Amino acid sequence: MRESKQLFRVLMPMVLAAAAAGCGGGDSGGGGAPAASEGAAAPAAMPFDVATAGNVSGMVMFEGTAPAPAAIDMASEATCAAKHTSPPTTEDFKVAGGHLGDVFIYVRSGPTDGMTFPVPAEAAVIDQSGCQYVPHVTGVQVGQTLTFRNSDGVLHNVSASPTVNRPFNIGQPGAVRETNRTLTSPEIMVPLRCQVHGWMNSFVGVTANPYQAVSSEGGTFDLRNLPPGQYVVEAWHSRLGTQQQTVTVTTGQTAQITFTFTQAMIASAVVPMGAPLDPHDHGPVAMGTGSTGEHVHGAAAAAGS
Ligand SMILES: [Cu+2]
Repeated sequence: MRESKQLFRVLMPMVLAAAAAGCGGGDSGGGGAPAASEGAAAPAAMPFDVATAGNVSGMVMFEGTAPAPAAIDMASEATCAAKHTSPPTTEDFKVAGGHLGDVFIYVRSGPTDGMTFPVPAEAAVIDQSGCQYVPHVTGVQVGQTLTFRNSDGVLHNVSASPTVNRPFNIGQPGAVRETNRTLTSPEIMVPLRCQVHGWMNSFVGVTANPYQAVSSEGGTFDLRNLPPGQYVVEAWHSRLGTQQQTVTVTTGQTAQITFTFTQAMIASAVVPMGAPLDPHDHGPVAMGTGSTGEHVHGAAAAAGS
């Protein structure tokens, strides 16, 4: 009796494994990559025929007058103050010549929904330099290494307050040059702040695929090598909220889109912060679940008071 039980314990997993293997192999049409299973490593290859890819290229504009940046008093941290050749200020509005930088652009939905993409081997790096986060807005893919660098040699901490991903709070003494974290779920956006220097804030967008960008100081962005088809692309700004556009990607072509934010949007902006990114929800990001909602205009505003 005891022997047969033990035999059952030994054999049963083998039977199950064989059954699973049979199922997996049966419906494969052959030629394609094996279907990704939960917990499996990310594939090494793109999940579509890259010869069919097209691109999206765009510009983010700002109409009106942006609020003047607020001065940051770094007298309490001489090392940081000394790094700035001009007086440091808040970084909410990166406006130059009517172009808006630091806007996070990403594919909100489209043919890439449900596809599993290779995770970039290189880390995304956020430097703590001059007691500011560089860059101010960062994108990472799920599973990609996010490196927090401390170029200042003074004590910082990185306090992340996502609602989908696991929150974390990393103390980073001056001697600790780099600390790595990985975010495991798509999320728009994850706010970061430093509790040692209350003015330091930053935002991280986490997406399931590589189709994301942060607009340059000139307002430009590129999303490259997308499968053809129709997409909803969203633009997120830390004070101006979000906008969406529908764009059709055609093989070998670069579709052009422009997002325009205005001064008037500041007063009524709903800024998704820590809201779950559901690729099948084409509605406004912050609605529906009640799990998140509006963000009150960034940590810099709070820190400034
Ligand atoms: Cu700090």
